[in-house]
Amino acid sequence: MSDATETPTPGKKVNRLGLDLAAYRGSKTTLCAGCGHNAITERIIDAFFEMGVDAKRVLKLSGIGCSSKSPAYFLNQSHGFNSVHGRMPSVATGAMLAQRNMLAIGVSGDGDTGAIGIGQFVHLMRRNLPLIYIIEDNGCYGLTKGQFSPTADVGSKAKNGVVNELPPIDTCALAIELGASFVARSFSGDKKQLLNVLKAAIAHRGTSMIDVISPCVTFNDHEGSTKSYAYAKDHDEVLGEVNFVPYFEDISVEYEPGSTTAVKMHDGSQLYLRKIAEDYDPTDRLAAIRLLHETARRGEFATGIIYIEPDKEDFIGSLNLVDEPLAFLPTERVRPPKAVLDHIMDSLR
Ligand SMILES: Cc1ncc(C[n+]2csc(CCOP(=O)(O)OP(=O)(O)O)c2C)c(N)n1
Ligand code: SF4
Ligand SMILES: [Mg+2]
Repeated sequence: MSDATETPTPGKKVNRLGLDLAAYRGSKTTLCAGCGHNAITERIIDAFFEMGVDAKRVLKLSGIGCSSKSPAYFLNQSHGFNSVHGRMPSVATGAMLAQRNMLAIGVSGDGDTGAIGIGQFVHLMRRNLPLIYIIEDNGCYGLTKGQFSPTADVGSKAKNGVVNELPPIDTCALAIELGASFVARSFSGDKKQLLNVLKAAIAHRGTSMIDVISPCVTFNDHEGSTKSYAYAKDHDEVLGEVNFVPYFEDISVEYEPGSTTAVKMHDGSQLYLRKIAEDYDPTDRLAAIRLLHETARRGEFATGIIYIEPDKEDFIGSLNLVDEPLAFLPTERVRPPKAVLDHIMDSLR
């Protein structure tokens, strides 16, 4: 944690904690200028600021990659752990079990998640751990000079002309299939949508899996790439406007019930998802998977909140833990007394 000042600059907009945006910033980015990951960092800063989150209650986690460097560039006052390649989910699980009152945000890459970390990702999704899990998806391994990753589309061309022939993993479809309770896809270039998706994810209790198409300007932004800015702009099938009203704001949103799905979040916030795709219901798991398959077949990608199950029990709730964080329990309360251990040993003889 840094000692960043909490005194707001006079004249600057402040949030409900009386803090200005500067209190949510991180170190200066070392990523390439124009990298989609930088735009995502900016939206994360905006979302935590607008939600008035106490940064000291936040835990930032990541694996390895350009994307995984991002937590250094936001929320300087939060706790952080940059883990091993593809192993962020198990670190997040341990941390959240030890300190259940934290708000955890993990940043991963399409390689970190879809290749070396796929096993950990799969089990994270089926557990519904309270964690905002962001995949900064550029279809390549940016940090190691642009090799295809498992989210690269069939037919996508590398800079050297090599064409990818392996089918991609759709991380959203996989997450829904495995039980994630909040699944979204967005584009780093769509400021408004990404901001509202992130705010809703902050309000959600459970795993919020957000795959953000995030072009790598250095290795995967050329003609023929299906993860370039130009391709993403042309093939983004926006599911409808995402409107999020936090519980602490008393705004009455005018909406037509037939064309908008209203979802009440765990903390009392309201999410309004305007339908553009006819009859699309983001609480219908089968419909969500069908939508992903259909858009992929057309070479498009659907963005917005694709699936949401706000009341699903999270991992910590399902374990029936005591209310106090395990990290603060004294030894007498976590270790069985010697007599109990002796009794167990005797029963095994
Ligand atoms: C155990 C291990 N294997 C391989 C590497 C090399 N490596 C570092 S980052 C990376 C891929 C990163 O790709 P991605 O997660 O998509 O992040 P990006 O850089 O594209 O944001 C690889 C293979 C490593 N650091 N550790
Ligand atoms: S190499 Fe690509 S992913 Fe990495 S910082 Fe540069 S533009 Fe971003
Ligand atoms: Mg990548």
